[in-house]
Amino acid sequence: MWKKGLVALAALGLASSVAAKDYREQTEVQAFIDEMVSKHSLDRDYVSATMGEATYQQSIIDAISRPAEKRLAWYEYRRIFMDSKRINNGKAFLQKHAATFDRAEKAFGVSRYVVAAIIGVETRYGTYTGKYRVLDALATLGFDYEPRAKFFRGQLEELFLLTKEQNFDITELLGSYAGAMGYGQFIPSSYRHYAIDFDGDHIVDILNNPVDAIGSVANYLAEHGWQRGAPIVVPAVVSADLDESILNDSLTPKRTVAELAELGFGHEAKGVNDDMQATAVRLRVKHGEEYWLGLKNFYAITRYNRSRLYAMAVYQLSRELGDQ
Ligand SMILES: [Ca+2]
Repeated sequence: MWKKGLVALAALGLASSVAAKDYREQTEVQAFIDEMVSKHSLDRDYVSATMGEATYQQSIIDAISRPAEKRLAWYEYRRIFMDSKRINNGKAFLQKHAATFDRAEKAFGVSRYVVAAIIGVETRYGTYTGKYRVLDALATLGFDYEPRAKFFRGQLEELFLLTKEQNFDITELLGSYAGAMGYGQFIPSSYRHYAIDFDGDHIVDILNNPVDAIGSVANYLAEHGWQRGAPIVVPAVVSADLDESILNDSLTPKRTVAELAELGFGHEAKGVNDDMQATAVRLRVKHGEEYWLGLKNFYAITRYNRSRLYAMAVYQLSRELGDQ
């Protein structure tokens, strides 16, 4: 209800007093505080004081309402990530951390070029990791963005646990408008479950430590089904009798390569076998369409960001960074 009040008060020039609203006055926030205390034995005064510091940010609501993956066609989206600066900086990043990439490839089987490409797409190799307080982002989306409130309240819960486990100051962590942190932009639940200490200092730091960040992104992909040495995505060859209902019907590879070929969606790539699981991808280019056969490693990249545009950008940037 207070949003209506915000509009009215903004018109009267009183928006600043509303912007400073105290989240603790919301019934749902009180319930959240109770849950953190009863479920995780967190200190009530600490949780309450923290929620008292959380600040609503309208720009976060604006940002989540228009994600690039939904607004842009492939050829527009691609341009954002395939610039020469991002490619050159990626090569430098690979070179600087060559020993770490060696270890990560051995340990997890994930191509160094894909790991570097993800970090390049996410944060330009750790140089743009986000300017929002993660606490503000998750409170704003958890309590003032109904479509995904449940998810982001869950992430706020994970943030309380993460900061306790890692001894971080919850009010100081910065990230994206969606609460993603560090080189690889892990949301709190991913941080807790997939981030690792890869340099052996007993701290899991993907915010400031590129070694932990590289190991963590490789571990994330390995945990989401990455197959060592297997293809990611290959150009498809489409026949006249193509069954168009299969195009972009699922990120999950639920048909075999042979089944897709029967439906008019074939390929001529080496290293792709008939019994592999795959999905039929259609992308809009400036003058027409492109067709790609996405394999299990393509799917693994979509576990990072559930978008075929995202996965294709990562794949193509990885190819620019080096041979697979
Ligand atoms: Ca570490």
